[in-house]
Formats: sequence, structure tokens, C-alpha cells
Amino acid sequence: MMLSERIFKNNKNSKLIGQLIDPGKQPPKSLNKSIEYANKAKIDFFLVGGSITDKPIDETILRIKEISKIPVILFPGNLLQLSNKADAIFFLSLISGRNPELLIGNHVIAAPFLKKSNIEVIPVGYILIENGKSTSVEYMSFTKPIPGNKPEIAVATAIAGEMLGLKNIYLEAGSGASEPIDCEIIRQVKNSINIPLIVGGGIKTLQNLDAVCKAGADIVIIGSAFEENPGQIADFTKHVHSF
Ligand code: 1GP
Repeated sequence: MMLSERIFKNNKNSKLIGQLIDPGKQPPKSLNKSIEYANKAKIDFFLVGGSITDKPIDETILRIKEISKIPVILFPGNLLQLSNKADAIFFLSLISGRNPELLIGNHVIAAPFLKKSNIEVIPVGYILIENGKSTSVEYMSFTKPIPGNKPEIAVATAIAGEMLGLKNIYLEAGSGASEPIDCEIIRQVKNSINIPLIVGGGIKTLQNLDAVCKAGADIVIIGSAFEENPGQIADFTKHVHSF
């Protein structure tokens, strides 16, 4: 069975939680600690990637694989972060932006490698939502996020992504955002599409998590909060799996 079916559809839990591991931000000691907590908490998957690359991504993936059986999904910030050591890749189309490299250019470069690698390709419509401050992903991608007070643009973009055949929509506030995506945007997007909705960026507390899940996120991604305090992984995971 494909990983995406296993974790996104046939999981006994109706909502899923993924931990973002940014190799550039995790020294080996804290990475080990994070993985141990994630193993105990039984999070659903690791997402590995980030905006800045300072070492081969394989190092981080292989370290995770040494001590964990949790699936690893690539979340490539750039083409340097391709790897055949992961289980799957979020093949991201940055559909909130108008940068052709991130809509099709990089995909053409990556496609032959991915085809040969046999890792599972999960097509994701990636939508950046503005949240009051400029983010790494906005700067690095040369794209403008959708204004936070324009849910109708987020909805139209998500519908277009689904019509184009993308299999998931990811609403992104940006790693380290001060607030998660506004619940009204999550609600309206969720009500407009029939594919899983991923939400990430700025989810720091159980209250944030609860609000995002109740608004309609099917899959939540947490990075910074677990980097700062991996001891929270158990409570966050339990909460997501309680839905
Ligand atoms: C970034 O959505 C993820 O792509 C995670 O963001 O680091 O703010 O949890 P945080």
C-alpha cells in the first residue's frame, strides 16, 4: 500500500500530525532527543526540509531511519534537498505565487530523479498566507503570500489546485510565524475542497492546535514548537489523535 494511502486515508486516527525537522536548525543531540520523543508519542510522519541547506539532507534522513520506523517525507526547500533515502516527497507546487520555477521549472528538473528513485510522490498545492511579518519561504521563493484578510483568494486558489489534480492543499503561515493561519481561512478552504487539508506555521500551543483542528485541518505540521520543547510532542499528538 502506498504511504499516502496508509497515513492519509487508512489511518485509524481521523487527523494526522507531522513533525517538521529542519536539518539546518537541529544539531545532532537535539535531533536524537526529538526523534526519541516522536517515537514515544507515535507521531504520524516526519517532514524533512528547510529554507537553508548547510549539509546533505541524507545525513538527517539516515539518522532518523536508524532510530525510528516513522515514515519520512521530504519537504524540499530547494533542489539540493532531493534524496532517495526518504519514503515519500511532498511534490510542492507553490500555487499562491507566480514564480514559474516553483510551479513547474524545478519539477521538470526533479522528475527523472524521482521516477528512478521509487520514492512516493505526493502532489501538494502549497499556499502561503500572509501573517503580518515577512517569512523565509516568502523571501526565498520570490513570491507574495495571499493577504490574510482575503479568504476568498485562498479559497479560489485551493479550488484551482484541486481542479488541476493536486492531491492535498497545504496552508502555510511560515515557520516561526507568530500566529497560525486564521481559523476563518481554514474553515472556508476546508469547505471548498474534497482533498486533505494540511495546515502549518505558528502552531505553538495546545490552544492553537485545537483551534486549527476544529477549523478543519486534516493534517497539522509542527516545527518550531517541538524544536524548542520536544517534551510537548506527546500531548500535541494525543490531542490531534483524539479527533
Ligand atoms: C513550516 O509549517 C511548518 O513549513 C512549521 O512551522 O516551525 O512555525 O511550526 P513552525
